[in-house]
Amino acid sequence: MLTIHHLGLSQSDRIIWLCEEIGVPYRLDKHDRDPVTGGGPESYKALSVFGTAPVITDGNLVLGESAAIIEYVINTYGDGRLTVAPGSPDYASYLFWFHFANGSLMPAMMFDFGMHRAGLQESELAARLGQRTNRAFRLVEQRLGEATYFAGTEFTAADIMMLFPLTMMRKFTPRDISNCPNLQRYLANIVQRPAYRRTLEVGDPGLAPLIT
Ligand SMILES: N[C@@H](CCC(=O)N[C@@H](CS)C(=O)NCC(=O)O)C(=O)O
Repeated sequence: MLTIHHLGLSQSDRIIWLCEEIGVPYRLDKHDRDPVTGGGPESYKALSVFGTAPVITDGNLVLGESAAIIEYVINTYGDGRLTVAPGSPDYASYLFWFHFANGSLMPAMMFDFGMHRAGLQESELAARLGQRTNRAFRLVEQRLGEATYFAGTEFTAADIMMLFPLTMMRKFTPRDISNCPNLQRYLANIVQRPAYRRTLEVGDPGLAPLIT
C-alpha cells in the first residue's frame, strides 16, 4: 500500500487530498515540523534525496515532489482521473495551472516569505520582486472569474496543485485577498468538498481552512 509521509501544514496535504478524492487507499506517516526552525525534522529529511515534503513510498519506490507524486498516483492507481486529456478544449489550461502552482506562484510567495523572515519586506528588492506575486494573484482572480475551476468546468488535479499557495501558504506569508471576490467564492466552494474536509481532519486536525 502507498504510504504518504505527511509533514504538518505542508504541501503533502495535496497527496492526502488526491487519494481521498479518487479513493486510493494509503497509510499515513505523520511528522511534525521542527519547533525551532519551523522546517522539516531530521526524520523527514532522511526520507528522500531532497528532504522536502511531500514524499511517498510505494514498495521500494521513494518519490518526492508534489507534481511528480500526483502524476504517479493518478497514472498508477487513478486511471487518469482528475486530469484533462490531450484534445480537450481544457487541456492547455489544465497543464498551465497544474504547473503554474509550483513553477511560478510558490516561488514568488517563497520569495515574499524569505524577505519577511529577513526583515527586508520594506526593501526596494522586495517591492520589485513582490510584483510577481501580485501579478499571479491578479491572474488567479481573472481566471476564477471566467471558469469554475482552474482547468475549466471540472475539478482536476490542477485545483489540488493550486490550493496550497492560495490557502495554507498565506499562513506563512499573509496576503489580503479582500479584493479578490472570485478567489474567495472559489475557496468557499472548494473547501466544502468532503475529500478536502477529510484531508484536514486526517492531516492537520483542528485547522480551519483559510478562505478569506
Ligand atoms: N516543489 C516541492 C516543494 C517542497 C517543499 O518546499 N516542501 C516544504 C513544505 S511545504 C518543506 O518540506 N519544508 C521543510 C523544509 O524544507 O525543511 C514539492 O512540491 O514537493
